[in-house]
Amino acid sequence: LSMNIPQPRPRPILGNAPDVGFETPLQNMMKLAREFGPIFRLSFPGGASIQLISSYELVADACDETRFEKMVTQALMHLRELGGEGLFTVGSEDPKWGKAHRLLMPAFSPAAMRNYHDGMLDVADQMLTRWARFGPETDIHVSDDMTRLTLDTIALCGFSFRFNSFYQTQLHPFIDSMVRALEEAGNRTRRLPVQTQLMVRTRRQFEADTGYLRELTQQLIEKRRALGPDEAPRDILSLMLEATDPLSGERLDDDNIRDQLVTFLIAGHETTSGLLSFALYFMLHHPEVLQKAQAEVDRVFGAEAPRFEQVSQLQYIDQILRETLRLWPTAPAFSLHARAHNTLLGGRYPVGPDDALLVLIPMLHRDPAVWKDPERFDPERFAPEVRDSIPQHAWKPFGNGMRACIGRAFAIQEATLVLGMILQRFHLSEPEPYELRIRETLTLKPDGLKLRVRERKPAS
Ligand code: MNH
Repeated sequence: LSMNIPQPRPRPILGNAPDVGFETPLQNMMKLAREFGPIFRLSFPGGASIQLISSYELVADACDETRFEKMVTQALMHLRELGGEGLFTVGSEDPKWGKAHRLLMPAFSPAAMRNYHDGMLDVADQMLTRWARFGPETDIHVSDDMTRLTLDTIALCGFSFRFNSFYQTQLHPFIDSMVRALEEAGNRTRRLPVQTQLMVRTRRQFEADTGYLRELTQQLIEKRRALGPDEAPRDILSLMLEATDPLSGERLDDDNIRDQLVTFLIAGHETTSGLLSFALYFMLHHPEVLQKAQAEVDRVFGAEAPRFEQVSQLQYIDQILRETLRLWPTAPAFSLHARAHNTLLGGRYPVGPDDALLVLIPMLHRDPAVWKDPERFDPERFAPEVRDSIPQHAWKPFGNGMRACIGRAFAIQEATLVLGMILQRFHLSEPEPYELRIRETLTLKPDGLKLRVRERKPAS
């Protein structure tokens, strides 16, 4: 690898681990990117190193799938303790990826979203009914409720399972286990294996947590198998159990279905929850945006329960979501590597298959070469008349190419519907001035954001 890639001075043994830290690794890497530029290197205990790229020029080049592809990094290997050999964590050359990708694509096509509308409506309605009962003087903890909502939605639409999170004061134990296990998987990339070996209690907790996630999903599968053919609901789980891969004619085996379930439960809710939370944050802090969105909702939904066809008519809300994902893409990084040795990145940096390239999406989304006044929240950037002038690969919140997010349509459908329903039914305000603090697990969330709601009469 070329010698002229800058690197913050590594410490003995620890390398750059202290620069990345444990609490806010992404925000620390953003700071480093501002200091060290569009490509810089970090090295970690045990000798692994990564190149962080964050300019439009370099990222667009690395998104060329003929020369680069997704890399299953050490970090993703640690995630396998949770997601096993699910879609997210296997390499593209692994037949398990192609098979599951082909088999599951139909469940995530824009047309398939119609099947999830009733489930999405059901869960959103539970949340809003609860909010209405709270009345205007109760603080709503935004991220907690968005997490309840998105977890319940993917489980209900995907597997006809009800977590019933809105009927509990505590978040479901699945969430505790998931958050702890995700955190530990992340921390492991910044430790030497021997350090982890010595942390007996942490290791036991991790095993208990990952074991519980597998057990819960295994039960879901077994319960479903016990149902008769006419009792079983039509959902993503039934597709996984019955469908065959069009290419090989094979089905998914039970272990793999379990891995996909865990993967969808994790990938399918944390990110969308963060997106909804940040979108509410931005609307609370941009009253003119909130007002325009509310006017659109009144025009499209009126006073009725939303129908599936109406959701895609919320154009301005879609712009808000895109702009929210520009400033705070809730899955903030993805990894690539060159397919061949001596591939020139950006025409200057020779890289090979062993060199991990980490795309820092929030920095890409702030590249002044593409975005005017990048720190400003402005949904007009994505207005239909101007959207086409945004260059390809300048906006990558859902990753790249064939390994891009399979759940994109699902996430946007859900987030649009829910924001629409919130605005239809409530005036929003903040109980106290809030300054954005971002909490990092593997994903990003506005930490401690609170909301108050007062019922309004929607336009009829
Ligand atoms: Mn999602 C891959 C972001 C919602 C399931 N997702 C990705 C990637 C990004 C991403 C980025 C690429 C990761 C990589 O290259 O390593 N995902 C998001 C965001 C949201 C989101 C920002 C919401 C907002 N994702 C969802 C939902 C689901 C889902 C909802 C499921 C219902 N995502 C996946 C899966 C993959 C993925 C599965 C892996 C796809 C593959 O590699 O084939």
